[in-house]
Amino acid sequence: MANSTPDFDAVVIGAGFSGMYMLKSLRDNLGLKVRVYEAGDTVGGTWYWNRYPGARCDSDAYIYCFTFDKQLLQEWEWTERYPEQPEILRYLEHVAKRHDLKRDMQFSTRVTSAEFDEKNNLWMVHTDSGDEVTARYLVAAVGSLSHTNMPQFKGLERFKGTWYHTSRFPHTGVDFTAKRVGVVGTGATAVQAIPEIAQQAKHLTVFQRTANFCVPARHGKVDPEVIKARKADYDGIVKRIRESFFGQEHYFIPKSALEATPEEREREFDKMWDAGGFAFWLANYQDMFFSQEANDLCADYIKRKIRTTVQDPVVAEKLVPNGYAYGTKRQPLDTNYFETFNKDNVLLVDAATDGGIEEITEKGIRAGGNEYEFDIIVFATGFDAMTGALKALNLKGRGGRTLEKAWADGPHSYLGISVAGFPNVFTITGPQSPSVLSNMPVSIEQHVEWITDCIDNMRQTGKTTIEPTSQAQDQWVSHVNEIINATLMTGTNSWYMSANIADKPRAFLPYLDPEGVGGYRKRCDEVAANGYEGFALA
Ligand code: NA7
Repeated sequence: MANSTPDFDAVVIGAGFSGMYMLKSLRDNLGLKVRVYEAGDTVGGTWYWNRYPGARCDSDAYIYCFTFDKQLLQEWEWTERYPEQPEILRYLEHVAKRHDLKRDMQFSTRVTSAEFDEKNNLWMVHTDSGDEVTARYLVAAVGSLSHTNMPQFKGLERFKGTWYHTSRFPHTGVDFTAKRVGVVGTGATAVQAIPEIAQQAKHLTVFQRTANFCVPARHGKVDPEVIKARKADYDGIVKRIRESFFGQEHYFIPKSALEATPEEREREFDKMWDAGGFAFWLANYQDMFFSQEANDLCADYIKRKIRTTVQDPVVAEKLVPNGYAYGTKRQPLDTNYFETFNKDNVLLVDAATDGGIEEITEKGIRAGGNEYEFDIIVFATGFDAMTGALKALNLKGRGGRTLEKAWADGPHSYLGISVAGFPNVFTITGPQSPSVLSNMPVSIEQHVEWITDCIDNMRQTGKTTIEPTSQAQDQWVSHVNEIINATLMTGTNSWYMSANIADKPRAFLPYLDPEGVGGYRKRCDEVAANGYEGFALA
């Protein structure tokens, strides 16, 4: 039992989508005393930090938002299909104001460590501003793709020009006019940034390690009639996305790609290609993620598109992905990405054919024995996904055991929301939950609501601690791996597989529920309904 009164009922780390709603829910629904610590100087999280040119959401705006505020769903007008970063940040600022969130948030403050006090069943939280506070509950709302991956390129300190990582772009923007620019990486971020930078820069060189299966975003204005119809049907939309596979209004074609005739398949592929966005990835034939043969058919279609879009056949071949299954890396959405390589001021340096990056020099980048000179280098090298930001919290659970140690061979969680040995810690969209395999706001709202109900239940029943049993956790980890081992995902060197960082233990990070995010939601609700099955409550 607790024998000390904490400073706060809950400390929430991070003020992005997750932290904002967590605060709102615990404070306004349960009446708890909550403190949010946020490293940035305002709300936004992902949408605060990622300010690179072309940064925008890859999900349709009408479902990439909070759904708990029904009035706001009606009032807020998104300007385009996929809003740009400044617009999403404006939206989040508006939500913060509307729900008076900032009064319980402390900005420009990073949580540096926290340890569990087993005597009092409290977390002691430390920040880089010198705070030392105690809390009963600790909610990590730190984001899944927030811990920057900056590879240790030899010689970086020698570079005389300026360099940036896309996730830490200056808030004042960067003027690329008349500059020689190098971009390292061709992931979803680079695919958004490259066409924008190419329009401004004198010359752009793109360093590609792995070619990517990009599909068109089909970005633009949304027909006002469609917007009106969606607003009229928001209750239906919310219900559908919550019960759906990916938290999107996308549904697999309920047949094998191999059963369809070539003509029928081509028609379906064209339809998805023309619809743009995640349709090709998430509304494709149902065996696309399971059967190599089915997957090859989808991949071949995209390869044909690349070859017809890129004029120089040598460049086209470099841009055609090979050696891994389509859709097993995060789907980049493009607006004129492949077309950009037709421009005279754009050069592609492909690791496989031209040689990989060897070092950074005073003047630029040496790759394949050639030196490329730059005024600016942009590293679009991604993140230490899902576990990086959590490990960086330096949590010490029971017996002083660190999360770093507990996860030395990859993440171990129960339901992706809790970790054995770390009582009263909740990880919103944590590893081994659907998280990045879903439309994030849907998964965030689900976790926040589940955590709120859990804490409410504990208070009503006089419980002080909750933590998963090792047995339940082990079973969950086996289940997560068993499901994913039946797919093509594990054969690819993706950040989903922890393979983007040299020394990261290979493990699949999110969870693919066989019934999608709707199925996962049911699973979590059943755990709660069965008296928090798999958890030890005391
Ligand atoms: P990603 O998808 O991890 O892409 C990073 C890119 O950088 C990718 O092309 C990597 O090649 C490349 N990379 C990473 N390390 C290196 C080194 N050491 N040398 C050369 N190239 C390297 O990150 P993004 O920011 O694009 O996207 C992350 C998510 O943000 C995205 O999925 C959305 O959810 C939003 P690789 O493919 O690993 O060979």
